[in-house]
Amino acid sequence: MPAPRTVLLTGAAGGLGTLMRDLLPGYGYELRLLDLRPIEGAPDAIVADLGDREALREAVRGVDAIIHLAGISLEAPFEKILRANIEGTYNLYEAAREEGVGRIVFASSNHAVGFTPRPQGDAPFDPGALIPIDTPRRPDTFYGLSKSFGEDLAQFYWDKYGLETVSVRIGSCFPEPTSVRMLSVWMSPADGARLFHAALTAENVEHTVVYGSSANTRLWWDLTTARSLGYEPQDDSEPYAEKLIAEQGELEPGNIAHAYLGGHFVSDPPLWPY
Ligand code: NAI
Ligand code: 15L
Repeated sequence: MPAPRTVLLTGAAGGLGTLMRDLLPGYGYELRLLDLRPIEGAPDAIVADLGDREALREAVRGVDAIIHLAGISLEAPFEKILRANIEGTYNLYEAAREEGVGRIVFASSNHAVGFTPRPQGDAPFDPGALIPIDTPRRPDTFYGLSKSFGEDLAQFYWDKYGLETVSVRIGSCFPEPTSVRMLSVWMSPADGARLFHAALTAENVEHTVVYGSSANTRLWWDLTTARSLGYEPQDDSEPYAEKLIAEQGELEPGNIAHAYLGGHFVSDPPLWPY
């Protein structure tokens, strides 16, 4: 596969999309932007809903690959998740198949496995205690269910149509970690760009599922599949640990919102902040 150059970035107006709009051109990509919302300073961005199949076909035409970030990014009523994340992702895959796009990088989430108990004890955890990528999926929300669906959809489009995907179970990608949980699941924006670049350029990924985080001292999961793409994380949340723990305290095993990978998403309703 020739290295992709033109990449459609869906969800380009969002938090992660905004970070990636800044960082990915540094890797030589030409980004085509799409979002429900207009993007200030980007008059060429496509303003379209994932429900609009015709607009999606036009948006994907001629691109080498897609980074699919668009959708609802927190818990929401099932009907809304169904339209944006489940039907919307299906619509995008159909458009990609119809237009012959060879690869999608899908923004899955740790919430596809959010009800997985986190490693217990003191970090850094023994490699054998890290959550493997093939741990059974245990969504913690309708949102997490939609990411689980997206991973299955990606597998199906590879098996049936040869459309490749890297599904990235992103932890928390924000400029800085803002909670004690995030010390374990944080992905720095720079590492996010490194991982997306690796996912776009690695050979023969078929459908590969990876966790998306930095090389955190307190890491909960196994980054082997991400590293197999050529990803080499450079950042670690540890410099933020002392301040966050002083403010918020250590995670307590007896607190349900501290016991699972998904943090507060496991509560009903999810409790914020996470
Ligand atoms: P965000 O909520 O800031 O951005 C999502 C964007 O998608 C928004 O700009 C929104 O307008 C757009 N969008 C929503 N519904 C749409 C529709 N029907 N059609 C077109 N565009 C639509 O979310 P964020 O944080 O930027 O996350 C991006 C993606 O990464 C999401 O899919 C999220 O689930 C996933 N993710 C993000 C994590 C993070 O730490 N930021 C962690 C795990 C997953
Ligand atoms: C996600 O999937 C969300 O999109 C993001 O906003 C964060 O909440 C993140 O997970 C997290 O688990 O911290």
